Amino acid sequence: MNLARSFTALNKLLGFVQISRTCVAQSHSQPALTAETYNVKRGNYSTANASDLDAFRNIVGDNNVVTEASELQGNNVDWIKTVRGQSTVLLKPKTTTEVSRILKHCNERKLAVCPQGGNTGLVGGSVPVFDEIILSTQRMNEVISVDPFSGVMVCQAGCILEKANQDLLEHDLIVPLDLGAKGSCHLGGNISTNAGGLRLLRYGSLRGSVLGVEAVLADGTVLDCLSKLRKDNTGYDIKQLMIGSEGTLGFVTAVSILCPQKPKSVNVVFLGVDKFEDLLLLLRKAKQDLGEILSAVEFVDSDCIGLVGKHLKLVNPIGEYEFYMLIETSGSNSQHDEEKLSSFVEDIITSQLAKDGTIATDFNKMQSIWKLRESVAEALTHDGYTFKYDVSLPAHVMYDMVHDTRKHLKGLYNSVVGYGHLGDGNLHLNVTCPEYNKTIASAIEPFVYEWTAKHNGSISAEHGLGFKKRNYISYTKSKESINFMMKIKQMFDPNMILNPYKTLPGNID
Ligand code: FAD
Ligand code: 2HG
Ligand code: ZN
Repeated sequence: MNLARSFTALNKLLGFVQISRTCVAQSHSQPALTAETYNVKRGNYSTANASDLDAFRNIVGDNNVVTEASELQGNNVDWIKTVRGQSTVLLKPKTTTEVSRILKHCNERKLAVCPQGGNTGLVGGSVPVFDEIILSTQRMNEVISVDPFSGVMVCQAGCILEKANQDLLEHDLIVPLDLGAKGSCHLGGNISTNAGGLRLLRYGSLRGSVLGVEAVLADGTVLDCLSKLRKDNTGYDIKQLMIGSEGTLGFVTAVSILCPQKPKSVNVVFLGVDKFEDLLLLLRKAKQDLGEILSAVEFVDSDCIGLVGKHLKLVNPIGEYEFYMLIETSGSNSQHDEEKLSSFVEDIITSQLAKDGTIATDFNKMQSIWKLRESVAEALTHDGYTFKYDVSLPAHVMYDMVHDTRKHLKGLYNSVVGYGHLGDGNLHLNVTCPEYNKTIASAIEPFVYEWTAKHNGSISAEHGLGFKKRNYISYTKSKESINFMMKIKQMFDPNMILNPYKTLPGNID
């Protein structure tokens, strides 16, 4: 039993564990064009011409209209290098008024637009399919206000999550969202995907903490729902439609978020566990014993630990087990938190629910444990072409999906791994193969979607549908709700210029 304890320097803890990771450039070559791989038909849109470019230059200035192919390469390819678009125009507005003028022009000319934040999305939603104009929030990165009393931060949509969190620490506040892509993703992108992340267990969904959204509709109308109020029951809550709509209903330009206090005391426990059923018992016990200080419960399987070791040289601080569990507590009184945690750890080791473990209370050690968990997505990119599935499932069947996928694929893969947000019932099933091919693709899909639907799950827990999953929406949503979504789309964006080929099924043209 290697229960390394280091209850030191608690006063130095910075609240949230900050793992800066610039999103990696993957080593394998450019993916094939999305339109060809998936045989997509281009919608009936215009093509940007010289006078459109003049109009855009007039709105955002010459330097912020990018047409050079080499400069556009990164914006045309997704983070996991699985889809590639053909855009020839990238626009970088600075203000809401500029966004409004751009969209008005595009709508009148019927030019399709692909909103883009940090381009860390994992479902192909953030890159164009054909020649959609890429509208980026890159320059919209001003924090507008922070009220330390109410905890409300108002900022432009292009603020990078990690940077916003750093700015908030000055006020003893944190962003109520944390995820592995924090060094690159934008708050506007987080809201547009309704990102879940590592601390949803504690701070809830963005649907609760986002108090207001300012968005520009397809015709250039500025929809000002930038409330800073905690309570506001006047009519329909339109901002909720912007949250999670993946750039298909409007372009988010600013957000207002209720931010919690920076916790004074943070601890992390990393445990080795033999069986998935024991992870579930541990989750229940953690909720019972750690109660209000519990802030994250994550798990990875042994293959994930193998991959982060092999591809990123990260070192597992404990022995080898089938599963690993990361439990984080965040509270306001270190002595109280440590006592609770010690007693919890003593119980689970004595009862053999956990076979081994390490507790981290100093910042560097916590950081290295979090890195093991947060780097799985990156390690997978080095393991081959990655098929990603992000499902919500009843906890008791969650890992059966990984076993069944392995059996079903009969060795067609490099790796099939399972990991994710155990505390939220959210599994990340990933399959890597030497390269994309249609035989492997059709062996995996719709198998995984049928499996999810059969077990009453959701085919997208937190990443959204984007391009890759839009045609599988019916596994999770009824025909009536999909029809209603189509009507909402029609109302917000009658010319269908905003992020075509995404979220809703079929070619919307
Ligand atoms: P982008 O990728 O640029 O865009 C995502 C979608 O939002 C696209 O459809 C795009 O068109 C739209 N969009 C972007 N900006 C706007 C805007 N201003 N207005 C309208 N639409 C817009 N997700 C989770 O939920 N939980 C995680 O734990 C998690 N971890 C991740 C870890 C890594 C290493 C990576 C690479 C990704 C992870 N993700 C996770 C995926 C995730 O969706 C994002 O990282 C993040 O929310 C996307 O933000 P972004 O700024 O990169 O948006
Ligand atoms: C995470 O939780 C992200 O690390 C990425 O949501 C999940 O790579 C994935 O499948
Ligand atoms: Zn996740």
